[in-house]
Amino acid sequence: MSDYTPKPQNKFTFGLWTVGNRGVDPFGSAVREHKSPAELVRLLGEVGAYGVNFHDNDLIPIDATPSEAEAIKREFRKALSDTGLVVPMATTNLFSDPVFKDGAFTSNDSKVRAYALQKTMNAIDLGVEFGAKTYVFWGGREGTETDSSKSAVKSIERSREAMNFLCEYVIDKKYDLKFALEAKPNEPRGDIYNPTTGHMLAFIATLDHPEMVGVNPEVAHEHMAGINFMHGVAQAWEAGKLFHIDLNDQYPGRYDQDLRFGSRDIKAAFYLVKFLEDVKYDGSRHFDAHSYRTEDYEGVKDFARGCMRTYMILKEKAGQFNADQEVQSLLAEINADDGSMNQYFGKYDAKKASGLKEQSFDRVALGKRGLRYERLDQLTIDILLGIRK
Ligand code: DIG
Ligand code: MN
Ligand code: MN
Repeated sequence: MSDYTPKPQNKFTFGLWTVGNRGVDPFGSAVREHKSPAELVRLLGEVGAYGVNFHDNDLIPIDATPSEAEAIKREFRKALSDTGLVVPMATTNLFSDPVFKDGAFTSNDSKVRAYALQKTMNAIDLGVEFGAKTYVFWGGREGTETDSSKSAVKSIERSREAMNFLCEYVIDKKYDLKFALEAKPNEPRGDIYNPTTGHMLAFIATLDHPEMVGVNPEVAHEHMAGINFMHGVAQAWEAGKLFHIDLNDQYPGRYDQDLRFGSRDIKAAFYLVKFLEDVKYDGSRHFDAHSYRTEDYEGVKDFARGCMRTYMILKEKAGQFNADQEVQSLLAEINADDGSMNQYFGKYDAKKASGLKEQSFDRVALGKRGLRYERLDQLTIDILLGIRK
């Protein structure tokens, strides 16, 4: 029997807002009592997590007095020390308070935009104070219900100005901190700017300090946009921009469900885990998810354990796939190459172009070739269903 006990080297992390989610939804109030940040850290320590992340106001309520804030930080710091958990990532809540009802950095109100910058600088200080090295930006309210309200171009310009300002703040403070931008196509706004990881990659390229900024793709958010999550993650990785990742699951065409990792689309979760492990991704495996509303805190622990357990089972399945003789021989057959076309690939030159133009191809024969993908995919299913040893 394999050992699926989470270990620090797995780098499994959860946000305070995930295991601290009290089950409020648009049609019902809280079903679970409030737990303090320190209590949530101890819960995560009990289930075997490596780290905990927070929005500023997950830790320090927006209306806390300085002495209340110090007391909360003291308890939180003690819980971290008692459990050994670390804080790899922090972020700002720029979406809950009514002040942000029309966005933060893209609000039409310049005082709100200025307040959002101030709040974010303070939240960055707080994250750095607890050791965060990655800072996530999720622009949950940066969007519209009616596009009569603001210019999409001006909103991009305002987003860029805020990112450039905050990158300069981090440079000025000499913080060892990178930014990770998280996309989502909609909810809570009718439409959210920079809706997918691909849009974020394009946006990052326009910044003054693009080297400081990467992405934090989330499974549910890309699935909401109907996108193959692993493909987006691979593109971010290939661009050197996979700075963080939010793992969960999602039924297509639904609101953001933030389900337990691997609980809905196990095949997509398998390809994601296989990708992360194949490329030896060394960042946090962050579960931005929450338990069903039906659960008490024992159920919340089941949820957290399930996220980590499924990840480790799929990691084992990925190893099995990579070691499977028939799978590997099929892949070798599919990718067999006599090398005769290599002369035409790579950097262009006129000799290659003229040689390629003279090359004759048996298009019909090429089109007739069977690729054995059905067998390959069935082997994948057999491995996932555990009937292939
Ligand atoms: C939602 O998916 C967002 C917020 O929970 C948070 O700002 C970010 C951090 O992972 N994900
Ligand atoms: Mn989400
Ligand atoms: Mn997220």
